Amino acid sequence: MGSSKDSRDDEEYNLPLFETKESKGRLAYRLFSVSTFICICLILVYRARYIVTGFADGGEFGESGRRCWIGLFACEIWFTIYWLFTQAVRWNLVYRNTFRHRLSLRYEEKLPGVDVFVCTADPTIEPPIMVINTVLSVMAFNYPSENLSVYLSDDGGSELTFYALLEASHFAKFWIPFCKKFKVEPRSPSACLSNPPTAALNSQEWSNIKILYKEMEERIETAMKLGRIPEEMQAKHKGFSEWASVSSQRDHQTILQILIDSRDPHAVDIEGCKLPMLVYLAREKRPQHHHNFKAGALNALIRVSSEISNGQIILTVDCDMYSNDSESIRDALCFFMDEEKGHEIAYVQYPQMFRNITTHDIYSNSLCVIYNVELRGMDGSGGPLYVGTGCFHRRETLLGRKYSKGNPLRIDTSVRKLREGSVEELEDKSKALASCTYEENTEWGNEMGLKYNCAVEDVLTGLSIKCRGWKSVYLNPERPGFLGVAPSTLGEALIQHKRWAEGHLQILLSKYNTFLYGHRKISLALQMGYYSQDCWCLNCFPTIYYLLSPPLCLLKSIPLFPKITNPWFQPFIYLILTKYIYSLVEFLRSGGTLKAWWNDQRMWMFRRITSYLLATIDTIRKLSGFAKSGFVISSKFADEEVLRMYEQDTIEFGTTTPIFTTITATLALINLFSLVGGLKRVIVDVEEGKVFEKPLVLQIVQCSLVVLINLPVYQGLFFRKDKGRIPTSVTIKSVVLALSVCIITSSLYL
Ligand SMILES: *[C@@H]1O[C@H](CO)[C@@H](O)[C@H](O)[C@H]1NC(C)=O
Ligand SMILES: CC(=O)N[C@H]1CO[C@H](CO)[C@@H](O)[C@@H]1O
Repeated sequence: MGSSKDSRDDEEYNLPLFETKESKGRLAYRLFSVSTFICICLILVYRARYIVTGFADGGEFGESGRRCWIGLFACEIWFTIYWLFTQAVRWNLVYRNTFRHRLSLRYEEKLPGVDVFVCTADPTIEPPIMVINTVLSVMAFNYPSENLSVYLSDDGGSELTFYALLEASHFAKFWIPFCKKFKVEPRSPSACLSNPPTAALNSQEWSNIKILYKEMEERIETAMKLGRIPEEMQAKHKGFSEWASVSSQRDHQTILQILIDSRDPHAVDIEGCKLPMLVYLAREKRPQHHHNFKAGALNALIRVSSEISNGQIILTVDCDMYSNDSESIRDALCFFMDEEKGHEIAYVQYPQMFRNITTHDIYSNSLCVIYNVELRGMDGSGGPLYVGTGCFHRRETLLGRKYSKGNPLRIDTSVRKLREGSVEELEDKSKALASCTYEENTEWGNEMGLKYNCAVEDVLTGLSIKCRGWKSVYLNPERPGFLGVAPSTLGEALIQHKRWAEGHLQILLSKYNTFLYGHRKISLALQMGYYSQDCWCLNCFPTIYYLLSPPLCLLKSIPLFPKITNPWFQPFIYLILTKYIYSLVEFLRSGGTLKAWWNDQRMWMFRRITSYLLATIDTIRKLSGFAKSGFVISSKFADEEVLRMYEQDTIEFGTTTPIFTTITATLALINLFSLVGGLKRVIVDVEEGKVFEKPLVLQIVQCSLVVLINLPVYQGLFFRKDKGRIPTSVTIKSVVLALSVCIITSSLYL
């Protein structure tokens, strides 16, 4: 027995810490993709030929018909190019798998230091109780506490957040041993309370924990309601005195407090085990200095943590995103510490998953195709994007180190030495690193740390890391590693996408344009993969054209597609059918439902015609100097009525910015009116028995699909009475707009 176990262990010693598998249906997908490409080419040939010859004799619609065709042709050329980008992220999917037991067999005694950065920005939008749930979940990682440090960056500079963190530092003494004893999962206390662990149910510890948590929650909520900290609490910690000199959120000195100093022999939990380091940081803010939003906060954290714990691995998470798997650090280390391939990996990205997605995901928040297909595809060609949260980095690559084959970067497994000096000394030294002026005349925000001046600073930072020669890895385990909160109104969902799209467009228009910046540095497939998101905005105009031109031409009986009996009809129908069937299959395999897919289709249409359009307009305005860039934190908390609608999968139009609803409603109505006009003609044709000879069939099909997908919009316009309906002013505006467009086009030549 013994010897066979030993030899097995020996074997285990030499095996890799992770494996990479190719997807199974790869060949089938590639064949399908080629067939699609052939059809697309046929369609382009058909268009080009018809534009040249089809209107030669003037015909009934002469010039106006030709113009519509040219417009459509241009859109189709763009969609073809964009389609090529989307193939790059589907061509070569890979799946990753880790072997944690091999990691602990080889390295359990030599695990590296890990620093976890949690970022919060505003105590009203991001309630402190949620923030400390995230903090507690990462403090309770199954990882040696002396090697774990947790930093909270509070850009709101709020006494309330600090107070909540102080409470959390006490609660952790009970919480961490409780989690370890009963192997609780997930380790966010509030998630655990709403889904009690069966192993602990009848124990004394469980009832204690419940009471302790409830009491803590109550104290924090009371402080939130009062808007300040009760005096008897303030007296308990010297840290509060810092706020005496804080004049506002945007004007204060650096506040840095080490709440748990793991070097201190008294920093132990109730079982006498060491606690992880816990640090609060509100970097200095002055009105005359630009603070660079989250990127600025992370850079300050990188410097401050290097002075305090200097972990070799850094995990960044948003404050709403708790850890749902206490083994995640070990999973990530399986990549970094793999002897053969680990030295080229700069970061390990987890998908951004959400805990409050409803079954049919009405706002399509889960982005399941991006996370289950596209990022795996990018992983196959060099590595996924860095999406800003749920990502493990090597400290050195974040600091700007270039990859070098001759000088591989390995995790240092010698025994860690913690910094010397008293807490006060440490705090004073680190404070200077978080001052406003520290970065002046340095490479911070450029070659070092996260990049500044981009609305998706994380994506840009990830790109530049890869352009320095590194690879990244995408890990999407069956049990999600991190869970955040998704927006619960239409307005927030669209605004979030507007911000992302704007950031990607900025990259596209800057010197970081992936084709230029990544040329010869990253693979062509990866460059195209980046483009599939960088070009989001450019999809808005062709999509709007495609939503306007066919219905309006239907109104005027201008045919845009071939007749059913025409052989050229075949590529069209093949493309339409396979596109939708494929997209449905892909969605279902990514874990969605049929109805969620339908909602997803609708949301992509909404995003393209509103978020992307407005993002493009805003970017142009900024580039021409009319507006400044800003950063809007999307609020993820809504009142009860709105939450109820969210849970019932009813779209909430009420609080959405009117411009978004007006555009959506107008386009929906134009399609409705045109369909009615078009159908009248069909009835006549049916009576004459020649419906299939008419070339308008595809336009009618397209219009009907657009109308079907917009059913909730018509409901919101005309039938709903609740708070979430489309406001009357918007209804009137869009009806007038849509009617005028229809009347003008049908009475005039285009
Ligand atoms: C979080 O992890 C638990 C197991 O710890 C799992 O049962 C649950 O499904 C996960 N949550 C989500 C939303 O997937
Ligand atoms: C913060 C937030 O909005 N949480 C909600 C997420 O969704 C669930 C229901 O799916 C709600 O109960 C939460 O309040």
